[in-house]
Amino acid sequence: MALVESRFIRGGVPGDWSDLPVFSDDGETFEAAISIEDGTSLYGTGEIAGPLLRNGAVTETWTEQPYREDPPPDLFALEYDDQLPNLYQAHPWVLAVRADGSSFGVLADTTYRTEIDLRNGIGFSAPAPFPVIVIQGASPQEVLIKLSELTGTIELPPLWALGYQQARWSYVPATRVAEIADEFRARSIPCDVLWVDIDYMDGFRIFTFDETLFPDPAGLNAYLHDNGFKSVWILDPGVKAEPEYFVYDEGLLGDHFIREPGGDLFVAGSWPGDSVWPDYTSPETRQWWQSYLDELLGNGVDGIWIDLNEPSIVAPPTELFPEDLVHRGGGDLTPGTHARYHNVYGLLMSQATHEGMKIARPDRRPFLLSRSNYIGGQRYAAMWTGDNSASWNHLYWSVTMTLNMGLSGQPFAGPDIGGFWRAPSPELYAHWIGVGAFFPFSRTHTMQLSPDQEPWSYGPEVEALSRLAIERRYRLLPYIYTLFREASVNGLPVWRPVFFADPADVRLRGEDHAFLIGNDVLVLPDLMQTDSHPFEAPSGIWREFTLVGEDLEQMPELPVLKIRGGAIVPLGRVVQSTAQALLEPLTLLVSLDADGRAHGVLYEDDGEGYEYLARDYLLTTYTAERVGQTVEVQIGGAEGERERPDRTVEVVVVTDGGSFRGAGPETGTITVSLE
Ligand code: NBV
Repeated sequence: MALVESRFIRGGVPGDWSDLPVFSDDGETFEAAISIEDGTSLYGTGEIAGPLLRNGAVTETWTEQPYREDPPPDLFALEYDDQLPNLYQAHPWVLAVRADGSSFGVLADTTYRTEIDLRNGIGFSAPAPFPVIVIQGASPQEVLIKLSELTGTIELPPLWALGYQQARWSYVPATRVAEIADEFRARSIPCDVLWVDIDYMDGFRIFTFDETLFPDPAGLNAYLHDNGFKSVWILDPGVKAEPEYFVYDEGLLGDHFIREPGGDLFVAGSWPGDSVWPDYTSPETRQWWQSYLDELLGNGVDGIWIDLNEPSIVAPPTELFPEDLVHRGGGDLTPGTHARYHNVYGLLMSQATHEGMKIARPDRRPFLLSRSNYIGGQRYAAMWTGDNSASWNHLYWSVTMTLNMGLSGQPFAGPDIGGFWRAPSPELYAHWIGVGAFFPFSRTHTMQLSPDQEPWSYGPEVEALSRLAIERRYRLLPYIYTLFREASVNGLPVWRPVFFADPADVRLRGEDHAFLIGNDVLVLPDLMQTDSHPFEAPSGIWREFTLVGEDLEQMPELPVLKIRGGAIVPLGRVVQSTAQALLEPLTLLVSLDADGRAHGVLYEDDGEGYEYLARDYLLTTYTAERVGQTVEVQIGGAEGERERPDRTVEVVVVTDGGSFRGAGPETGTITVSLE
């Protein structure tokens, strides 16, 4: 294969290219090898359980519902662990950080099944020739920004999608969904979103509602909206192969389903029984799929959740999509086999659904969650780490996987808090919600038939702790939203590994219990049942702070939080959902650097529509400076044309000797006495 097909993108590092790939093949397997210098740390590779640091790992891009060969004789065969080489998403991408903190990233530009071998440098091998894209940068951050120039960024999500969310398979019937909503409000546990899993459908036929269990979906959604909730409803790609079912009939008429090489429809078992699958490689099929979204969303459905789109067969789960199935393509996609299109089935379904949501509701930012996706798919959907388990290992992996998704271009990620398979102990749930309230995507979810897994299901102590954990998220939401806005502009992750604080500090490379939210908040969670983890802390000033009350936040299940010296972090108030005004008041948490200065940024807009694209937003930089025994805080600059609310700002200056408070109108100088 010719090297010229590959691309090399030079960042801020001078000097020679030292990381050129060497290509080889035996006519069947095509390989690209990139050697690495000693002391180079490897990350990325998408959605894989295991430690953050990927050196030594051999993984594979092949989107798949996990299935263990040696299962106990039950559903738990679908549990995953760190021994599996592949999961639901595919990211043929490795981020390398050299000993000196400079960085490069390597993308194998192929959708085929690709082995990523990190035992001796970086090796990719695939069954078809592929170009490689190498991105050089002065830092890992620069490499990720350049990756997003190639593969895109997330779109700014609606603010509500950043609130806490509650799911289970399934809240059923509809009255149960309303009951859960009532419980959250009665117990004053903040929550923005309730999720509706597959049992709302009539016999699992997509785009239908069960007349007995969900007789009035619009009424249910109206009730949720009246109580400050949004709802997200699930869709599967499998269409019941049943004459007179409108989706099947219309899909046949338009020839929208995947076919076998001989021309027969490919039929296999999904939830509704024998099913067929839309061929999203075809633009006509994507359009046809979109034609059903209008009516679904017309019921007041706020967000969509797409599942099983690896694509996976449900019955039996061991059956796989044959790799010689035919995809018709169209537009800029040529016809091809399933071997070629398998890894992007989830991405194309995400694209079709995301774009369809925009067509149906041009004034609202879509929120879409997809189980399967491919690198670049962050443009269309957020992700969750699939069917994890209620175990301490999975609690740890939920952190490392979210971090590595961020290092693979997908910042909007999170696990099923508490675990999907099995039931967490009260202690495990408490630790998981403690850290889980900070995930970019923060949702509790669990399997069918498992015991209740709501924040109040583990007794009054865990309920109180869960409330505090979730309240902490809501206080931090203005900062988190500002980071999502940044991710939508430059592709930087929301959760960042600790080594981002100083990529040249090799001590930090393996730290994967602690993590950063943005650059300014360091989170130190307790992810272990018995041992304690020796954190590697970044150098510089990091001061502990609390969000809802110093005396309340001392429990080990709630991570210790630290703010970087030099940072101003914008905070909101505790609300029950983002339907309430978050920034009344706005609080600025200030931590001065060694020179007595700090600055920080707040992004705010309408939270829902697209007016921000017409400059209806405010991006305010605040500065703080020590003047004698006081700290003076003021607006240092602003961008955007949204009218600034006439508001009072509270300032909390965190120092080594305690916190000091002040308040004043936002447009003046707010002076906080340190005496
Ligand atoms: O729709 C049911 C589940 C869902 O709750 C879960 O989050 C998905 O990952 N879905 C898988 C299908 C069940 C597979 C066993």
